[in-house]
Amino acid sequence: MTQDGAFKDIITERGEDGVLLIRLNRPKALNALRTRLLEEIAEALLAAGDDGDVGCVVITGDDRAFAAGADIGEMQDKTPVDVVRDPRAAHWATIRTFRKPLVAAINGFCLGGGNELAMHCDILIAGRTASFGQPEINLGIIPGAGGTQRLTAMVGKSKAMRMILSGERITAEEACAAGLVAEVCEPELTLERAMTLARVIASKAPLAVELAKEAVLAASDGLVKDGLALERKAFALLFATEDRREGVRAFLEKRPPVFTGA
Ligand code: DAK
Repeated sequence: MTQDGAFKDIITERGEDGVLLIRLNRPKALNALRTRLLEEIAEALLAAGDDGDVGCVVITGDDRAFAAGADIGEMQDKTPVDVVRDPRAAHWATIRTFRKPLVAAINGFCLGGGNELAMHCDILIAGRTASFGQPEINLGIIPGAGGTQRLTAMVGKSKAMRMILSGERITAEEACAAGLVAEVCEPELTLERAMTLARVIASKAPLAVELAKEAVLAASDGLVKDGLALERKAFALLFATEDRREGVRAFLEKRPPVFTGA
């Protein structure tokens, strides 16, 4: 395996087997997706897209968290205009349009933007103790990277509503039964299983793999296109509310929020 030392928020490792491994590397913040981290993922994927020796990419976190969402501290002073002009949108677009398969190896918390990152991946492998959720409602906002659309497409309306409206998390088993996760394994085997699967995929005919991914995504992404635009506008609008300021402040002050509807 060779390691690329150019990154700070991620660690990349490339083997001789056609698999690029991206490890999220902010363990103290439960791998919260600050802008720099997203930018580094996008950069690594752009390079992997051009690299004929990479046939599949695995994204993972650590034992405690895949990722606990966007970096809430970074969201503190954002205005709706900042959200509309947010450079993060371009990084998400790079991830969304990556043509080679992405496998997520998930242990621990997979929340908010972390769950949205997982849902941008093509196959989700989860450790038995992983948990999945969209807790944005606790901050007075909603998912902003396609979560309202992709989660609904993957688990159905009722479960998506339960998760998005209550902020409640689901277990790996429940996520697997609902179709969010492809496979559940013992936590210490999650990455190994994802890497094995990625190696199998990387050994197939590259163009067939790429076109298979495009065709499968056409079945689901086509359905969510209008909803994505609606979600983005609603997400930006919510950044103007006092409840969003209170939700973020309450998290940072480690207390429950008091919402007023303002
Ligand atoms: N951001 C920043 N720091 C975080 C974090 C986060 N999302 N989650 C955890 N941390 C930090 C904690 O503040 C704590 O830091 P210290 O106090 O040690 O300095 C450390 O990680 C460990 O967390 P806890 O002490 O809270 O650990 P616990 O085991 O007690 O609890 C938890 C784990 C995952 C249940 C809890 O940390 C938690 O509820 N975290 C927040 C989860 C959350 O609400 N996530 C959603 C964030 S909103 C956008 C697209 C998408 C998004 C935004 C924009 N655009 C396209 C514009 C996405 C938004 C979101 O994801």
